[in-house]
Amino acid sequence: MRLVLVLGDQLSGGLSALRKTDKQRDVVVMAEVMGEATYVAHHPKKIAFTFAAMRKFAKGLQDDGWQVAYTRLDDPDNTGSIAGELIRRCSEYGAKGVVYTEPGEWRLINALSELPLKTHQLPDDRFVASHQDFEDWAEGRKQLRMEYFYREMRRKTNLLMDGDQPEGGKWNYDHDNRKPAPDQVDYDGPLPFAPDDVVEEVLDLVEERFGDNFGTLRPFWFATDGEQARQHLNHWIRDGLPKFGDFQDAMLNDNRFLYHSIIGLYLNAGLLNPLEVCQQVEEAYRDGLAPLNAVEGFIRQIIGWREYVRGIYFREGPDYVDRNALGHDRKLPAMYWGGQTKMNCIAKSVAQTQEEAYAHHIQRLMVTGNFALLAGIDPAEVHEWYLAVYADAYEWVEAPNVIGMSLFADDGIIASKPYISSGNYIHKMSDYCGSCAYRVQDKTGADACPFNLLYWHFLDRHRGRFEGNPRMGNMYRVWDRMDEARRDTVLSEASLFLDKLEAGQIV
Ligand code: FAD
Ligand code: DLZ
Ligand code: SF4
Repeated sequence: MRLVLVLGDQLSGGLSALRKTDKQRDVVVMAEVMGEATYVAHHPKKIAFTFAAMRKFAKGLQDDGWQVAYTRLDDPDNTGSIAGELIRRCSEYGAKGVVYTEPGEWRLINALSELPLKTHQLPDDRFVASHQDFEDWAEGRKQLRMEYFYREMRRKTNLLMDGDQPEGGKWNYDHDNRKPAPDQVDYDGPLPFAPDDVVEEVLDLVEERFGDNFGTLRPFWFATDGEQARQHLNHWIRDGLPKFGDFQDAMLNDNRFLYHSIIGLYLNAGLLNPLEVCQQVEEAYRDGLAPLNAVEGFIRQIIGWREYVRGIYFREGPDYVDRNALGHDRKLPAMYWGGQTKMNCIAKSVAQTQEEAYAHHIQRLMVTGNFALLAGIDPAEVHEWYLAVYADAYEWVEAPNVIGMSLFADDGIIASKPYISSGNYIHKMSDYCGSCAYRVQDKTGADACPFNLLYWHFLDRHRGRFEGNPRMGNMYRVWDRMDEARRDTVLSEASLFLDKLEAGQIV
């Protein structure tokens, strides 16, 4: 007999390790361990979600006839790591070896490959593109642009295809998306699930062990099994999907979810299958229930961005998370951990992160990410923060988004230019600025929006790196046309702001 390892983000009935083993003979190993619960200080909601979903998945396997050796966190024999649990279970069952599906993080891939046991790693085929597919596509290309990869994935999956042409004649309908924040949101957000006995027991455990981590545990409302996750998905497809595209980039003080799907955590843990989700969303379009701009935009996020960032993570290797192409080294300010700030956009994005373990893409990219990049925060610290605070964060998907897309620390593998903006963009897409202590209209002066100052400071200090970038020439021309005294004021006020930030003052 062999052991079959199932990790906390591998909760899929069709997992390759389960398909390739035998429930009459082999034993599934699942383990809640401190090693996984503490490699970063995860948000308590994320830990509770993982443990509750693991317990329910294990029960489902047992009901299906599997023998499951499940270790709870408070089990006195718990060795504290996945490797330790495999070694312990191997001698307990006299197993010949361990079969597992490739983990989503180099740290764990390396730990398993060093086990003093006979191991067999299988590919994780819950994705549309295999590692080989990505390599084949990337081979010989100077630039790995997501848009071209996405077209390949459309062809491969046949999603939104009309023969060999894209549905409606265009591959990408983003032109119709990205409207500013609406006055009213007619979707009531993700379907909440009241905790059952399994979840309550986990919540008590997490409260006791991880209550001091950043993040609010209760109210806990996440789905914790495949059936609930599908109910949530159906609810969103019916009521949220139709306007998903229109308001994808909008942000509001009083609405944390807008029309977003909030399925990242369910997809990444394995409770939902990405291809099936996209097929269901396409069906809604074919049935006339949602417009093409929403459906194409959503499918692009899943078979485009999600698959693409995974390809980059595995292609670039374990040192990707250490990259720091712009040499940024400032410490992550306390405001990212809930410390006081006068910047309303940051305060709101962090507060909802703290309460929900969720912020949507534009909050992550254009508020907390944009600020970290402009202020020159150390990418390793930013990476650790994002990995800890979001319920959907696993390194294969988080690191390319943070190190690559958001911070340009990979020197432009993912982004052809840095995603930076002054306060104007946030003002256009949200209602944050109206209730901020700073004035978005002010470019200099005591009340000037810090994004306005830091934007130019960033461009000025990285001139050597970006001046020649054809997509950024315009920004430098605008800067150069400003009169010199004004440029000096901007730079000195920006430096003053950064000094205050460094000194831990409230900014
Ligand atoms: P929606 O906005 O409804 O989008 C639907 C789905 O598309 C998402 O659930 C996700 O699976 C996929 N998707 C969308 N954009 C991306 C993207 N850029 N990369 C990969 N998948 C994408 N996503 C994670 O799953 N885990 C992370 O740890 C993570 N960290 C991020 C950090 C930064 C700095 C940025 C800019 C983005 C990050 N993303 C991450 C991508 C994206 O922000 C989240 O997937 C999304 O906000 C999750 O919310 P949602 O489920 O409501 O997604
Ligand atoms: C995120 C997480 C947490 C908090 N705890 C566990 C755990 O106790 N046991 C487990 O098998 N998995 C856990 N996970 C998910 C893993 O961290 C994840 O499998 C790896 O990071 C690889 O993606
Ligand atoms: Fe953010 Fe500047 Fe707007 Fe304040 S004024 S909310 S700091 S963009």
